[in-house]
Amino acid sequence: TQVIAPLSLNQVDNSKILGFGADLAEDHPGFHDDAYKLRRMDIARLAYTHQIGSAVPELVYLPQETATWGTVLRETSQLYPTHACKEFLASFPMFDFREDSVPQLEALSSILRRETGWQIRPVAGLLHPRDFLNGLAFNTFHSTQYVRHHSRPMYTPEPDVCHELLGHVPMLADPKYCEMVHNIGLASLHANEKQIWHLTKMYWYTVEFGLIREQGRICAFGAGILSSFGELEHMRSGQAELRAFDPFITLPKMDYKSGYQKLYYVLDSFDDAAAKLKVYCDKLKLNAI
Ligand code: H2B
Ligand code: FE
Repeated sequence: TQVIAPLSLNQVDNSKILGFGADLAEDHPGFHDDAYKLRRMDIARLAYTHQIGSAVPELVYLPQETATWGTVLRETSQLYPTHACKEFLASFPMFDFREDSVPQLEALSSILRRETGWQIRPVAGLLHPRDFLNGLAFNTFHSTQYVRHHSRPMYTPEPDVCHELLGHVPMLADPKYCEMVHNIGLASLHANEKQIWHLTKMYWYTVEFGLIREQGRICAFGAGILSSFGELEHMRSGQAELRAFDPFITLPKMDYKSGYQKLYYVLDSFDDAAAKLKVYCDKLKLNAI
């Protein structure tokens, strides 16, 4: 099949949603909660009707949703000083996160535009990988706006606003990190289906679950770690295998289901990773891989 790369963000389709938005899996904590499902549909509408170039519409969160956000923020932020990478720690205070209110995407997007030129575009759920990766090429991060189910504040089977805001947004205020992520996005514009799959795994083992070395210790920059109290503890427990990251190696299959990661990839620096990804992207463009 011929792949037609988008020439503008307008061509990145934010309506191809996988998972919950399409068919909510039986084991989702919100599966038997009709009110939750209706609320999710309401919030989804905000994303579907959002126009590129206009502000992300404000969402008034319910007290129960705010409480869930507050719990996640309180728990995870205890471990940031010791477990998060220095870039995350430098950016985190810019956003002024508070337990008593869920931040609005538009306010955060304005900060990112100022710091790195990135922006946030709302999306109703887990986006199709090609569209999600294409967005990165346009310095655009597609973010969900709904809150995970209140019955399990420390768990979500899919991205939710707590994961996006605590895990992804602070990192996107760092220019070197952004350059690395941008290169993954640029590569996706030229990628065939097999390469999209490889880029998806690359994204998974860096942006979602990546670690970086800092003066002899490992620190978290992956959003899946930064937004999970348990995973933050696990990554330093010595129970997981650590390997050096290289875009040309075959990466193992992603494991969504069986709890914490058994394997993490470690970067030496974002500079180094961005340079390696640039080489990968250039080769991919020339059809040399
Ligand atoms: N969609 C959304 N909304 N958030 C993500 O973090 C995300 C996604 N990650 N779609 C993508 C897929 C990732 O798992 C890779 C690129 O497929
Ligand atoms: Fe994520």
